Amino acid sequence: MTKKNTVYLGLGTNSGNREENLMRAIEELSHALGNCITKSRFIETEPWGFDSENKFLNCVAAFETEKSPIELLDTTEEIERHLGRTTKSTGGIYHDRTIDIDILLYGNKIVESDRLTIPHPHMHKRDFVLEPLAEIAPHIIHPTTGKNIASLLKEFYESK
Ligand code: PH2
Ligand code: MG
Ligand code: MG
Repeated sequence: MTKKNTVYLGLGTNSGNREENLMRAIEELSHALGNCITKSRFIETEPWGFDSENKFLNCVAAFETEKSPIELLDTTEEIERHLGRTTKSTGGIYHDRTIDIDILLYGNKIVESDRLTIPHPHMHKRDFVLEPLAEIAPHIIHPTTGKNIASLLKEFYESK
């Protein structure tokens, strides 16, 4: 039997019907991966790292899947394209987007390859990830820092 892993995905959108974009992404992810175990509330956030008039709607959702990390990345990229994402961030330059799906955590695995870094390298610096993640999974351990999500969020606030 293939092992099921719990994965946490960060979803964001700042163009089009944002609520519908998040709901459709979660629906398509559930079909492709397996059950959505839990999801956070949708929170409105200021664009981080670039200028735009369009605020984001962000959430974090957890799925149980048998897919490997790379298969998971192929799936999230396909769903991004299917939901109308046309631009990819390159060299840290961000754009407005209909949907962005980021792999935050994959069980307690650490992955470092050309295409993929897990845990997501910026997750502990972003309140739009930490806040919804802390809402649904405050006690899970972030495998490279060894700290739980509630402590990472607390450290984030203290560093501001
Ligand atoms: N995603 C980015 C860059 N900036 N800002 C907010 N508020 N929410 C996001 O999801 C987001 C961002 C790159 O993926
Ligand atoms: Mg992102
Ligand atoms: Mg992304």
